[in-house]
Amino acid sequence: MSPLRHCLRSLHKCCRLDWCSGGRVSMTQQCIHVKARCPVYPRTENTENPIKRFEVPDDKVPWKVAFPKYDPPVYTAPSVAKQPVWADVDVLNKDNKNKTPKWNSLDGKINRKSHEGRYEINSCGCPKNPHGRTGLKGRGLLGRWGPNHAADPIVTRWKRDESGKVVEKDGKKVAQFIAVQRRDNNEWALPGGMVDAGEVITTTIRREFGEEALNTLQATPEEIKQIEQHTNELFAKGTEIYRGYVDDPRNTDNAWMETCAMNFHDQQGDSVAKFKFCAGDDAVGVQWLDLDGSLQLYASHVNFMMETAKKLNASW
Ligand code: RP5
Repeated sequence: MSPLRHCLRSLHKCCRLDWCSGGRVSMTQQCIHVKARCPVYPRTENTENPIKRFEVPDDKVPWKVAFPKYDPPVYTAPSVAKQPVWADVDVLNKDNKNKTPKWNSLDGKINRKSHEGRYEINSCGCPKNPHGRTGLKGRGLLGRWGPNHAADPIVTRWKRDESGKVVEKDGKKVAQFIAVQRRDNNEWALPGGMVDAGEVITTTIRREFGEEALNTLQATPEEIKQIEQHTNELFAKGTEIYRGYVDDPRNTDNAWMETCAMNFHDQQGDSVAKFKFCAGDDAVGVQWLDLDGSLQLYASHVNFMMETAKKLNASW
């Protein structure tokens, strides 16, 4: 094994420990992205033109490591290129020279600041992924160049048996969280979503949880009132679990996902623990899942769950 590879392996190991032992994880501590280098770009797999990423070996992910052969394709999904309200102009198009977004700042209502500090702009005038090469240029399915901000609610309760007693494993209480099955790829995930321009994170969290896990888009006004009564208390106080880059398969060299994940714990099991959940909007399934080291979740959500288990002193 080359010394660099060995070093990256050790870094990876030490990052896993950091996820277990620390609070907020800094950019340098975080593991190198893996899902952001998936060989075929999401939602192009079964099309006539699958978009294949340029292969980036682990040791070539950091920009500072020379990779002269690096020649990734450019891809921006047609839905993004059409420029709906949630997408930016094509900064690579010379006609848009005067419309360059205000990088690294609040650009009108659009937050172009990264949770991880200043990002660089490359010689073509595009933001550079702070976590390194992904094998693809352009924006892919992401609307914004640079950071695309999301928020993730981690709603938890203690697992109980039929008698109501909290279940334990290896001497620790078992916690459960609400997971949704994503419509785009069937993977289980946190019921998160994109932060709308000008929106505060807590509003996104409540909205997305309602739409994806409680199907509020289909609810009657009376049902919505009831849901709000129950969720107001729960969402009044949350604990921040993570804020930063997400290893999302949609990321590119010039556009990436970032999130703020917050935990809302129903300690007594008498509030959200008793809700009737129903998948809606971008979700096709919803269920309580045990917090457990064998979980497989979308993007880097499993890391957030590991941190949540630690914060709750729950079994993992
Ligand atoms: C992930 O994508 C975030 O952590 C969040 O869960 C999700 C937001 O994107 P959509 O679910 O709106 O596609 O990176």
